[in-house]
Amino acid sequence: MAGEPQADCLFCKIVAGEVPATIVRETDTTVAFRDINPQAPTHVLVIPKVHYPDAASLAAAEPQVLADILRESREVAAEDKVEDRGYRVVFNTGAGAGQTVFHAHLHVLGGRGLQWPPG
Ligand code: IU
Repeated sequence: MAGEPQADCLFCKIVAGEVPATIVRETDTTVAFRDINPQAPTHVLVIPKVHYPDAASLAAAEPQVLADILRESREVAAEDKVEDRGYRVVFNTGAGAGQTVFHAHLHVLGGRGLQWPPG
């Protein structure tokens, strides 16, 4: 069923507490944890507890959870004190855009200067 945990999904396992992660925030609908391979001093992933393969399918099915994720990204940036310098939020959507884990996740990147356009 749409949104149900997937047995082979790493991020569903993090949500379930079956795989360890450095969790920085949790709400009824989201979990935020530090990326295992950080690309900036602050690199946190904010994910929905429900399983959707990418942000587009989450937006279509449960847009309020997408709003929860964005609200949480702001809290992460505030707690890591990266707001003043600026930070970036990114949903890689599809393999061609660099998505490698197919459970929707928002990257929150900050703590250093960020170039535009990204590679
Ligand atoms: P992407 O947008 O799908 O490429 O991002 C996946 C991210 O998940 C990537 O930055 C990985 O470093 C990160 N990650 C993680 O934090 N923990 C893991 O066990 C695995 C990937 I696998």
